[in-house]
Formats: sequence, C-alpha cells, structure tokens
Amino acid sequence: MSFTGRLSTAVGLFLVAVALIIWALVSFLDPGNPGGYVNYTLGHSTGAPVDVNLQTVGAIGTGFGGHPTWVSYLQKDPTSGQWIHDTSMTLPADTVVHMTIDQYDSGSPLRNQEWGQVQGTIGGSATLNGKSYKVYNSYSGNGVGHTFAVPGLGVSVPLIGVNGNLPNICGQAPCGSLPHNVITFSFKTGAPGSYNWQCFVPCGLGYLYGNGGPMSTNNYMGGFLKVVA
Ligand SMILES: [Cu+2]
Repeated sequence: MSFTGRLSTAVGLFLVAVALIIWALVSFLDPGNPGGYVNYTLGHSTGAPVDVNLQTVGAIGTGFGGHPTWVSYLQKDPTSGQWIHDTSMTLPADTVVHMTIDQYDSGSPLRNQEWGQVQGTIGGSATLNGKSYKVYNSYSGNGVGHTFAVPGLGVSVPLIGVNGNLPNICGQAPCGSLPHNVITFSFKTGAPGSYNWQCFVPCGLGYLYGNGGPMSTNNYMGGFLKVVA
C-alpha cells in the first residue's frame, strides 16, 4: 500500500474511533426522552384540585419500549385512562395536587433514614392503604421501594414496598390487580417553573451503587413538573 493509502486508512480509522467515542459519550449522558408532559391544565378551573395517578413497577416490561428490565414509574393518562410511560406533567400553579401512587414493587431498608419521613405534603402526612403515616420505619414490614420527591417544593414521600416473597408479585407492567400498596398524599404546586421530581432510593439494580440506569433516566425514576400560571 502506498504512503497516502496507509495515511488515509489511518486517518479513516482515527475518525471512526473519534465518532464511536462521541457516540458513547452522548448515549451515556443522554437523559432520555423529556416526556410529553401530560397536561392537567386543560379544562382546569382555578382553585380546583388536580388528581394525578402514578404507579411504580419492578420492571417496565416489553410493552413500553426502551429497557424492559428497568424499574419504572408509569402515569395514568387522565384523558384515555391508559397507563403510559411518561413521568412528566404540566400542572396549574398554586394548585393542590391529590396524588395516588399504586406501588407494585418490593422494598428494603433505606440507606438514609431521612427518606422514611413524609415531607412537604399537606398535613405532613400520607396514607398507606387508607392509614395515615408521617414516617415509615424501613426496617419494619416490607421496607421502602421508592420515594416520590420534588426537591424544589420540599416534597418527599416514602413508598412502602409489597412483600417480595408473594408468588404473584408483579413481574412487569402493566400490573393490574396484582398485589400493591396504594399511597396517597397532597401537595401544592406553588409558583410557575420547572421542577424535577425523582426517586431517591437507589433502585437501579445492576448499576454502580444502584444509582445508574433507570435512576438517572427520565421517564423511569424521575420526571418533570412544568408548573404554569
Ligand atoms: Cu426508585
């Protein structure tokens, strides 16, 4: 091969390597689809509360694309009543949100006991299957599976796990009538702005310290609240 031939092969291989490195970096840093922002402001009358229904599942399954084995949240589309893989929402400002979370995942003791405390909700409490709680001892019962936390609004709620040894624990979404805990709480949206929400329980199984994968990807263990006037 001539010198120019070898040179262009070397340059070509170098460019391919650079392209691969850029691709790997972008895929690593990409937070994923920002979400379609389920819109709760349509037809909303000022002052009226808004109902939001989420669910948490141990594995999203094959019906929702992406990463079937990843732990995830789902949101119930208020218009169609369907569970969708989109964790972001557009909410009216200064409005009470009544949140209902169907929690299908098992739990464990928390690494940080502060996550066991209900914070920033109306009344400083939440309900677990109809029973009020302000703090949950994650060393008791089935532990805590996930948290729903909006740091910008001071909201953090531990979501109590179901018994992981049950024979009919939900393997992948949608989970329907399989064993789950129903957790409810209310909070106020506050001033217009963009607020991220996320789970703080390192639940990304198979990732470094449990904090990679679904923990750092939008539409899995976090999302955004777009609060509008
Ligand atoms: Cu989680």
